[in-house]
Amino acid sequence: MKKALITGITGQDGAYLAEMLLEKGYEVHGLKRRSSLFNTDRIDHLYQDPHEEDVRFHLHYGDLSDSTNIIRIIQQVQPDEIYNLGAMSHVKVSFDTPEYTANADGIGTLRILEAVRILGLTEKTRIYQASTSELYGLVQAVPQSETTPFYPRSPYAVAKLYGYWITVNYREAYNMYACNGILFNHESPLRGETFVTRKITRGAAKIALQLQDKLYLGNLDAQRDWGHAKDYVEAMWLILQQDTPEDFVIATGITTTVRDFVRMAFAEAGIELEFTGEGVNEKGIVKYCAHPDYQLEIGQEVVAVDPRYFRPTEVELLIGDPTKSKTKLGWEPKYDLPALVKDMMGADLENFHREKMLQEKGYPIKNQYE
Ligand code: NDP
Ligand code: GDR
Repeated sequence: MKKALITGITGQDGAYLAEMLLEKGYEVHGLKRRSSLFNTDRIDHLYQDPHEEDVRFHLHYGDLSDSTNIIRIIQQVQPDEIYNLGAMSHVKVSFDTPEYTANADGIGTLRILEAVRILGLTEKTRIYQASTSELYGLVQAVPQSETTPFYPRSPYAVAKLYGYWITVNYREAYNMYACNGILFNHESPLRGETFVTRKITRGAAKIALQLQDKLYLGNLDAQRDWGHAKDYVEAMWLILQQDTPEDFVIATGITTTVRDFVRMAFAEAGIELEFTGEGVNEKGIVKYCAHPDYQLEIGQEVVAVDPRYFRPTEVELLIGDPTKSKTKLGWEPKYDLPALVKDMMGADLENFHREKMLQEKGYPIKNQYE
């Protein structure tokens, strides 16, 4: 039975990857940070009572900023595969916490590689590093492939650039099976609530159900190549199953503006939006509401721009070239963007129908930071 260790197991990708590896028969170990509240919502369905027999799912307390903890866990688990998904993954927040981001996302990657080397596991353990399309940053060429130059535009991307190159360096210096997956944005109903797609699907669902009046967003012109996280964790696994270790771009090859994502999300609830005005004065207004249960007025302003969400330096355009992953890995995404939006909106409408019922019974809805 193969053993995998996943850092970032409580995140979006960690949850889907753990589920997939368990289905493939792996024993799965995850690194989990201690927090004052439970932070295992996304993986609770995978939990197995450790007192039972044949348990294949194990969590270990740890942190990417703690080398001794990482060395001990890797020594104990002796993994065949490590998926280093743990990171401070929010681009905007990295401008507020640049030093911590460098430590967790940059040096954290070094700690994993170095632990494997110190423990003499370089021939046994294969390592996947969660690299990112944010490395491309300021557009040099499109579509972006494995050979496009990098120009990172945030403390997050600069930290991930270190993670990318230290992975390449350990592969070349110590002959390790260590690879970068350069993944473009991927989303799902499990996506963190402050990333733009989930913020939009939650906002659209709440507005349709009259739990919220307006959705405030930042740069509506940004273009992203969005895929579904379920498809992307399959690619991570494929990258570690090849004869030779290499780096791969994982993307759909199609790009869409934030504004069009907003349109598609509202359309899933039967609400047609029209955008008027420019820059900070741009607004999304209800043009038509086809759903009998959602009482929105024609002309009602439901989307507005708040410069608070602008970034000091922005990544305007991402569009990936997945040719190498399609030919060498045989990877093909199953979800296109409409299917992704449908999945996310379906889940958030269901979530907020439930919240509305609770609200009607007198339970207040929690405030959440976005
Ligand atoms: P999430 O933000 O959903 O999950 C991040 C995970 O990392 C969480 O489990 C979090 O724990 C954990 N983590 C954060 N800091 C530390 C730390 N110091 N030590 C240990 N664990 C830590 O991210 P995603 O699942 O979306 O992304 C997974 C990885 O892929 C990340 O590295 C991200 O940067 C990268 N990536 C993501 C893309 C995307 O579009 N989703 C695209 C390209 C790359 P906790 O739950 O306790 O906060
Ligand atoms: P990104 O994702 O920065 O691409 O990083 P995010 O969803 O945060 O932003 C995408 C684009 O939307 C614009 N935007 C807003 N973003 C947020 N979060 N909130 C808003 O209100 C808003 N309005 C407009 C942003 O400016 C940006 O252009 C994600 C993360 O998962 C990274 O970890 C990962 O490496 C990359 O994707 C690939």
